[in-house]
Order: sequence, then structure tokens, then C-alpha cells
Amino acid sequence: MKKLLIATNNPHKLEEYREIFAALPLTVTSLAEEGIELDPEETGTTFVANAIIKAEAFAKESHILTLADDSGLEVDALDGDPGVYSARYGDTHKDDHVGRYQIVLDKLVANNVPWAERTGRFRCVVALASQEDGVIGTVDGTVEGYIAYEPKGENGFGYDPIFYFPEFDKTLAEVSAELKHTVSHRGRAARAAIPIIEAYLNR
Ligand code: ITT
Repeated sequence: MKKLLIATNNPHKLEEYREIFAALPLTVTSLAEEGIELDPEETGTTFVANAIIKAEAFAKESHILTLADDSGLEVDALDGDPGVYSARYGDTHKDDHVGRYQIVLDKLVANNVPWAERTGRFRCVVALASQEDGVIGTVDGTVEGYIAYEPKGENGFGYDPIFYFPEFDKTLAEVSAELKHTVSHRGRAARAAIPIIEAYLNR
């Protein structure tokens, strides 16, 4: 079976792509399985630029069809922050998701932001690349919601506990992974990537 490398050092993202692509006729592989140790510097100022940096770097290293994403939370009342800096917001440790979402919550309280203005969105840009062709496509996905007053839920990762999705009347950490993927930025971007992946594998 043909392989698709999910080029992320974030185990939660890897798990989500495994779930979303489970029914596809291809083998989803990871950096760990391919023995690739690389953490390319994300020097871009946009999601698309950083997704391309990662996809190209890992495709070059692996010689496998590679998918990388750059994603994050944009909060309108914070002028779009944390945005592309979502994985390294504030003076927090790499794994300190609680510390990072607490910074967002504290800033909204400090600025007295009313509920109607606590709007935001998760964005995900997926880039696909191969060693021989470089970038073969980029697609994106977005999910709109509100920044909750307090964290809720144990599922998901990152900022999910503070991302309230009105149609579920829940945060994305309070719903199952399957339900999250039906509306999430990553679910949408991943589904949009399927035709590009299929075209590459069938050529
Ligand atoms: P790689 O670059 O190795 O893929 P990363 O975690 O550093 O891993 P990003 O640079 O794209 O990836 O940062 C994305 C951050 O945005 C992630 O660490 C979370 O804090 C947040 N984020 C992205 N998608 C999310 C989701 O579905 N739920 C909650 N938080 C999310």
C-alpha cells in the first residue's frame, strides 16, 4: 500500500490524522516510524508559509508523500493572537497547553471583553509535498466559535478546552474525537486534501 507521511512532532495532530484518514487505501506513517528526527524552524509569518516549510523539509528527508500542517487559534479581541504562534504563546514550555490557554483567558478578562466579542477560530493549512515535485498543493480549513469563560472537557488537546462551538453547545474538548473532526479546521483541511493525495498516488 502507498504511504503518506504525517510530518508532525505533535502526537495529538498525528492521532487526529490517523483517525480522519483511517478509511483511505493508504498507509499513514509517522516521523517516529520512519526514524526521522527533524524540527524545521517555522520562520514564516503565515500558516501557509510554515506548512510549506514543514512539508518540503520532511518530503526531502523521507522521500515519501508528505503532509504537514500549520494550525492555531485566532482570537479577534487579541488582534488574531496567538495565531501562528499558538504552539509557543507567551513564556510557556512546549507541552504547557494549560499555561497557554490561560494566557488567552487572562488577557480577555483583563480587557473586559464581553461575550459577543469573544469570537475566534481555529485555522489549519495543510501542505502536501513530495521529494521530486516539491509542494503539490495546499488547502485550508476553519472552524468559528467563541472563547469560553473557563476551560471545560478532557478530550482533544491544546486550546480545545477553551474553544466553545455554539452548534454543539460545548467546547471541542467536551466532544468525541469523531464529532470534533466533523467540524474542525483539521478535519475540513484533511478532507479537502484527499483529492490531491489520490491524484498523486494514482498518477
Ligand atoms: P508540528 O509543527 O510539529 O506539526 P506543533 O504543535 O508545533 O507541531 P503548530 O506549529 O502548527 O504545530 O502549532 C499548532 C498549535 O496550535 C498546537 O500546538 C496547539 O496549541 C494549537 N492547535 C492546533 N490545532 C488545534 C486543535 O485542533 N485543538 C486545539 N489546539 C490546536
